[in-house]
Amino acid sequence: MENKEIAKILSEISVYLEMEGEMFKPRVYEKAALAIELLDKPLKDIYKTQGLKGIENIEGVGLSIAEKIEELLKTGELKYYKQLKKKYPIDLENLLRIEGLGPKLIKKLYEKLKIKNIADLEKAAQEGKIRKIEGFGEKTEQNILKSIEFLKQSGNRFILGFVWPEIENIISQLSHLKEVKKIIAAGSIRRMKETIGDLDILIISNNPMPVMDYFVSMPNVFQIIAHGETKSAIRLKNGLDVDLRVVAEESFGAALNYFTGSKNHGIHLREIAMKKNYKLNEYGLFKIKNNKEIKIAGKTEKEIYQALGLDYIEPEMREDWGEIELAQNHQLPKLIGYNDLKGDLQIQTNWSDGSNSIEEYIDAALKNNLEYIAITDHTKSLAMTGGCDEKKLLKQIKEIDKINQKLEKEKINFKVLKSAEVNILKDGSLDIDKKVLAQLDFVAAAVHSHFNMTRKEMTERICKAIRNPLVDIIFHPTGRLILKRPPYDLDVDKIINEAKNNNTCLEIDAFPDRLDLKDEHIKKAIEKGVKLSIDSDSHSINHLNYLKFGIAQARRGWVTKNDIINTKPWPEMLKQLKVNQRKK
Ligand code: DGT
Ligand code: CA
Ligand code: CA
Ligand code: ZN
Repeated sequence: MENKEIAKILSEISVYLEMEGEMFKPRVYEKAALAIELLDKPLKDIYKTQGLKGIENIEGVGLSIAEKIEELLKTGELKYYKQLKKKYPIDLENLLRIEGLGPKLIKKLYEKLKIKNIADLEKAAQEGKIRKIEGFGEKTEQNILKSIEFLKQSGNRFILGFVWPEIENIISQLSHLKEVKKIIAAGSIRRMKETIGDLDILIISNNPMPVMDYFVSMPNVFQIIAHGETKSAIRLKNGLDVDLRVVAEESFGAALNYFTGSKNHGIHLREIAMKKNYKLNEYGLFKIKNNKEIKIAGKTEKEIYQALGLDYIEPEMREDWGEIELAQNHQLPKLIGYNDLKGDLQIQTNWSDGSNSIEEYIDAALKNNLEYIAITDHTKSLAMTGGCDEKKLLKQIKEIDKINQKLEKEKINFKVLKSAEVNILKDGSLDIDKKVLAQLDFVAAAVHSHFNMTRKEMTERICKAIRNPLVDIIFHPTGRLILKRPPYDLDVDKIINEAKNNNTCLEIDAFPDRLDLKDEHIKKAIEKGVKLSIDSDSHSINHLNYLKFGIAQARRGWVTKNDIINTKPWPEMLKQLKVNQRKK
């Protein structure tokens, strides 16, 4: 059994336990599930070499859960889980995707209305049955219907950052085969889109059949869709489809360009080719002379762009949003690089709902080549996260001062900045006293409640926070959760203008299901000259890996290094914030 499947079972158990009204156990299971999901070694290997002890030694996994994992690895089943599933025979995974439905409400819906899945839920909501149940009202019922509609529209797509490890694993397995000369993932994944519909892999191989045979028999294959010498396709157990194509070395660039897309970018390139009396397809770029086609480029993408009179265009920009015109005029921006961040400005620790200590974050950040992090635990009105009140925040400030002194003494070139993710209340004010906020290195603010305000009210609420002289950065400005919740009803142009006029930064939250701001808003923001930050929104040290998806989103929004405040060392980063003027 794979780590992913085990993590999923533990995470479902945690939900069942919450339904049962257990107090602490759900969190224990959730923590173990997260630890296992982020583990870089297969549990079955750990168990093989070190036995039960090896599993128990994984941080976040205690003996009782280790024994359950042992049962899963040995028998492929878990009695405890089966019993819970029998008691609640419901489609938890999908019901939990409905905004506002947690374990307790799902239990109630099952007990009162026998709701087992989304179809049952939709029917009951349409018939007005849900509003009659205690704890639900007419508004909740409407929101449930809205959320179901949103899910239907999102279709069968996958969040890039969440399927990334599995994709890397497939590419790495294939790349180790001796018959594979070259391998690359094209399509939306090469363009680093926030969600992908399927995965398109290209390889060069002189002997592809063994590769195809290996590909269709990988352990995570659910179904073989095609199995041929030049093309195979599979569906993975998680539902993701993967296409594998063999292409000739001399036309690799042309194939890569075609299958990277986007479709609109490709169509525009072909138009340019036609105007030059050329022909462009997945086999190459051809000159047409006396009705004969003479190949003039195709081995690399670079030579194709060049032959078309264009500068090379990075995959993240290939959406036909104007990049081709810029490439014609040699005016493409130099995009921020994947190693350009020096710090991370949003981190939740175990002072609120994160799972790691400040010290553990320092270690992890150093390993990720960062020079500084800002600690931004939640604040008091987000009670379920254990958010900080003024007193706790003051205590944390002292603690961080001590940590920084220690770092200095040990000559470790690393800085911990004092901050907080302060809640923006319904009226646009903050939930922490000004005097305490003034002691932080900078202040970040975000909306975490009252999502269903009118467009006008919500826009004004956030603009008020942007105007607040104490607020330096607005975190995840539009509040969307990809494939789960649309953004708040919001006038983003107005938010961008207000940010510009008040020298307030906006965030690109890198967490894979947020990516907020998103690409097109990022593009607008930098055109206006708004400064941005790219932050992981970590709740665990492993989430620092997510920074790359924030950088990808920034690149999709045409961002250069200079647009992002945390590409600078921390003293210069702070100089770009309002806090700098406050201190004068
Ligand atoms: P996805 O899979 O929905 O996330 O998005 P893509 O961009 O990966 O699209 P996909 O997998 O359907 O096709 C991969 C690439 O192949 C696409 O980006 C461009 C190219 N392509 C596919 N169909 C067409 C087409 O009908 N016309 C053109 N010009 N290109 C196409
Ligand atoms: Ca695709
Ligand atoms: Ca495809
Ligand atoms: Zn948060």
